[in-house]
Amino acid sequence: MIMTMRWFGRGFDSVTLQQIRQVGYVQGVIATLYDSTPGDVWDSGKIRAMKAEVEAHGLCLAGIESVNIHDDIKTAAPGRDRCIENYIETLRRLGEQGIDMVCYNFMPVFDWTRSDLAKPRADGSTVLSYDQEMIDSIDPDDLLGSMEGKANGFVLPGWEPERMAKVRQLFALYRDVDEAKLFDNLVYFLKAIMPVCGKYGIKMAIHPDDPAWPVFGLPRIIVDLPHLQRMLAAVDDPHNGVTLCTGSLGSNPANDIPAIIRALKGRIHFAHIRNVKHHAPGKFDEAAHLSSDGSLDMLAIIKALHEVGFTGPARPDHGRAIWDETAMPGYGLYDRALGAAYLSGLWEAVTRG
Ligand SMILES: [Mn+2]
Repeated sequence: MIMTMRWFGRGFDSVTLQQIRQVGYVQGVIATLYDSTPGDVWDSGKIRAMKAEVEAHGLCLAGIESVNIHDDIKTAAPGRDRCIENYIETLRRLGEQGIDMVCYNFMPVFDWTRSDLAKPRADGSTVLSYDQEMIDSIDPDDLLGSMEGKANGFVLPGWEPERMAKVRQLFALYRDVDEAKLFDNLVYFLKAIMPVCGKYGIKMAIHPDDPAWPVFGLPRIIVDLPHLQRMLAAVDDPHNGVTLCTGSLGSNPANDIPAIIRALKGRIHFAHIRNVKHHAPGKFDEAAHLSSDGSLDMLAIIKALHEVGFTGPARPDHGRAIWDETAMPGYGLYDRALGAAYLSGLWEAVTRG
């Protein structure tokens, strides 16, 4: 396991590469060209500059999160093949620079959804939170406003204002896309990109849907083990793999994360490791990484990753906002650094027996 932290890039992230280096428990970062637009070819010079900047700080660029998928690909709109060609060209440019892991998701309209980005806890820290009842009472149009209001001035990944300004249009695009069509469109995309992934050794790692059930009537296709296995079997190539996100899959208490890890042996290319606290069906808070703070058994998760021989990058996922830090919700330095330290400790204990 290579311990990493996500980094959104200079100008977008409140955390610097030097601070990440000083965490000490991480060897690399997972980065992206945050100002890229889905469907466009990434500029080789910008990729090279990003990699050089990361390496100049003594860290490795362990993968990309994300190269986002254009809605034309997800909806099989007429522009789909051109967008896929551009995606392939971006992968080729990443592969030429030795970047070998790409995380992406295939969720319609909303990348991820929370009803509160700063829910206060008794100790004064805040966490991201989800309450299905609250979501059911919100017009999707109004969700952006409520998210932005608590984003501390940062652009949230997947919630770019230009994109969200068109929420109604986006819903119209997906009107006729049911679960079966969305899945077919994913398979079409994966089959098209596998040759370039094979040529450069790029491991694609789909991120599970978050939360792991349909939201706003939109279909979801990566929510549990049967859905993950169906996706892997449909394009049975080792480069077609999974981001094992314990928080997203773990939003549904029925998902047994260690069992899912064992069942996906060899196809987990990236791990997001965080805890959630279940309150009721459809109602959960994000928590500190520590097992006792949430509902997931983090030691059992780390043991399962070790058991399947996981060697890819892992990162602490969303953290709490603590110690008066102002940062993008979930992506402050302090609690993610605590998460990296804790997960590294579990990993050392498990690997050394
Ligand atoms: Mn995740």
